[in-house]
Amino acid sequence: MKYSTLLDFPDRFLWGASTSAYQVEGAWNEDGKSPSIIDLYEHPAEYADFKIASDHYHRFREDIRLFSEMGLKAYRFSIAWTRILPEGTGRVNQTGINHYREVIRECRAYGIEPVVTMYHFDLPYCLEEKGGWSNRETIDAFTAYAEILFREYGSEVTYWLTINEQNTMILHPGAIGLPKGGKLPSRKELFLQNHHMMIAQARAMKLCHALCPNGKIGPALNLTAMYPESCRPEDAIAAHNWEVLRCWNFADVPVFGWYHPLAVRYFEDRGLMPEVHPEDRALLQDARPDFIAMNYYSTATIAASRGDSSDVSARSGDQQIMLGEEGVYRAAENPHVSRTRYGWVIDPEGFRYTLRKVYERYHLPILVTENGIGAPDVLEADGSIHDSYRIEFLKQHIHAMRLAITDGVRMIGYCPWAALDVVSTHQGYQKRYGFIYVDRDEFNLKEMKRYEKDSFYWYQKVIADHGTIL
Ligand code: BGP
Repeated sequence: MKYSTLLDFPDRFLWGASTSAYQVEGAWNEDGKSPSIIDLYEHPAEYADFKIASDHYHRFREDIRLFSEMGLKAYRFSIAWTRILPEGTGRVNQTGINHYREVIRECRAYGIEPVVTMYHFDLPYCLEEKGGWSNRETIDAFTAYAEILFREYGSEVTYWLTINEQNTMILHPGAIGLPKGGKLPSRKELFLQNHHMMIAQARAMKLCHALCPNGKIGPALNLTAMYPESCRPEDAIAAHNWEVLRCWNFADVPVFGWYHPLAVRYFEDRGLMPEVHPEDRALLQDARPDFIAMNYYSTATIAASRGDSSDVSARSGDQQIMLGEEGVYRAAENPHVSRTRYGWVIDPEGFRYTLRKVYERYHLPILVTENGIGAPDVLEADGSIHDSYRIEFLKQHIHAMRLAITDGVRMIGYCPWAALDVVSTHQGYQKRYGFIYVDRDEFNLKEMKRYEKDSFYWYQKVIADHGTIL
């Protein structure tokens, strides 16, 4: 739709950037922190692991000062559960509590809104040993953890994100990391884990509203619109199948209190319905988020299933993610979009389309908690980094967001991935996302000096102009 004028970004729009604890902090076994599953999972030998990462744990003051120079209005980071509760539950590690209090206060001192993810893939390993999310007791552990966070930081944090990309953890568990021996849970078990996470999330949302008078809380899912490969009705149905199973089924539960009807039939038909306790429905219906947080990287194009094993294929450029399911959908190519060098679809119009769909479905304001392009940035001899591809990517996506706002979508903010270079899930420091370059290689840590990339200065200007000039 074309408009005679575009609406402006809202006055208090949160121009931000994101990280997650395990990808940026390092200090994996310091100050009382216990190992998380990420610390102990198998990791490709040719890439940096997460033990030292970008050393943000020790350098957060320097990093936040740079964020403030960039003009950030918000910093989205995650709290490592293992720093707060080294045994997963029970004993509180005061050093961990103090650390995040300092991070939050440092942000506030610069007028940066802290946006806190409570759980970003890094379940305490000691809980994993007791069955992890398959064990119903993990719900209580998460609830206790959430209560500590709300009591400790509730007066200083407004925006809370419950669980990062629950849909990725459940649908593509291998993408997060492989347990020793490489054995992943069955799908039946994964949907039980999903159910437990949903209840844990509902309890956390309810607690947040009870304990933090100004608190706002929401799930942080990876959401994306789907295109049918053609106007064949079968392709449209397949695209809808996967959109529901991948996206809406995960956001419907926190917002509407129960699973999407199509997903319920899918679970029942395939014997995947989780065990539901009598009190579960009431627990799920008793809580509601204040906003939807979403990570958006790309769209998917979907065709009807061929009804045989050729429906399943690895995502292009990402062997850890298998797509397609016999009788449900098949991944197809989209000739109208470009791709990153890692094969990820670049689709700013798809961002606008996804924002519209999310808002239309939930009528809740949206906080974008990830969006960005991974690339092997090059540090020049003079300390500059010319990441014009990142500027182009972000420019197009910010423009698409402004169009979505003009379409009537209510937006809270935009926190692209990443505030500074972090360890990417599978490609270490060869695939970088940050506005700030961290000078280290996979195994040579050097001095980890920070350098502003061209995108840093560009984003600084975008924020100063409130997104009007890109
Ligand atoms: C999201 C995760 C982030 C981050 C990002 C980029 O799914 O929430 O933690 O890793 O993807 O992915 P990658 O590092 O694999 O390129």
